[in-house]
Amino acid sequence: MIESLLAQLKAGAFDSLSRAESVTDIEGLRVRILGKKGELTEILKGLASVAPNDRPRLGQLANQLKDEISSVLNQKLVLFQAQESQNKLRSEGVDIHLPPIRRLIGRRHPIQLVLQDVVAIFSRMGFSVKEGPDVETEYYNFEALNIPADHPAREMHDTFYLENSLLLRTHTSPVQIRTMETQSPPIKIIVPGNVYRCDLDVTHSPMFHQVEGLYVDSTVTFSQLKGTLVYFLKEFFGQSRKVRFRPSYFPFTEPSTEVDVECGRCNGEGCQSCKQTGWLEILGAGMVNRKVVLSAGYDPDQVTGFAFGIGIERLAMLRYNISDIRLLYENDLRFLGQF
Ligand code: 2NL
Repeated sequence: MIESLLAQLKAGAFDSLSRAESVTDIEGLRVRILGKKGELTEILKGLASVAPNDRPRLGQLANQLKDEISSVLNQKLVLFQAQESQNKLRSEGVDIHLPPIRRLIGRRHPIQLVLQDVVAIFSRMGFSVKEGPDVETEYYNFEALNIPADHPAREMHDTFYLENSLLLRTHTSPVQIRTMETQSPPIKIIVPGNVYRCDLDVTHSPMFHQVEGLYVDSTVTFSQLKGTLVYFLKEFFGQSRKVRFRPSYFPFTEPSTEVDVECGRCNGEGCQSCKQTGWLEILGAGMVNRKVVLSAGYDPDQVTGFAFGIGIERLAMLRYNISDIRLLYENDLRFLGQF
């Protein structure tokens, strides 16, 4: 009776083992067959009612079967464990063929590159850097600079007015006025900063960058102004670039001049960039107007000076051949990555 039950169990067990496919299947079978309430354990309970003479033989038979099943279970367990760990490693592994995540490295904005160059050149000539507030009064932005209330530069379409007759400075000149008010000559400064004008097209932005310069002392001359600006322009654009001075007008300087450099695109031949003139207007300058010297608190008979103003965007657009000023403010990394 027990013998045939064991034979049946063996056949069933080996059939199930041959169809097992995973570690979970094997563990399930171990519990089903050899577990505390397993099939073999149940058969062994029947040994108690077997004739004492038959017990050792049947017991031995049951133990042999148990060892046999156990050994196949263990073999298959090791096999499936290896297979499953292989699959796991394969599916969880790092794919070294994937391209790496690109690290974007920051770099200086073209406006800052140009500004640094300009500051470096004037520093070599003994100018020091001064800065001041973007929000100014009408007095420092206009009156002290000989721009009276009815001057076109003060009209609403040029200036951003704020509350309490404050405004956004339209040039950095207020910083020079404030410096002259608090310091005695000689003063030799350059003033970089943001300036604001209500203007917007491919070459104008409502906020842009300017560097102004001021040199005041007892006998500053126009030839010193010329020498300073020619040195700057040749350092910035290259020694072979031609430079010319044209007479001009600014309320805050007298006499006044505008300075052109030879067009780098056509080498002075005349092209679309320079409107067929062969020249590009680059800065404005002049001898500080006596009225401005007086507002600053000096005696115009004792103190003279020169001043100049340069647009940084214009320098950057010429140096890097940028046709639309808006590219400088959009912060498109494909654009900024080129400098
Ligand atoms: C231009 C012209 C200029 C000045 C700025 C200045 C400042 C003081 C006194 C006198 Cl405190 N002048 N600045 C002088 C001449 C020209 O800028 O076209 N800038 C882009």
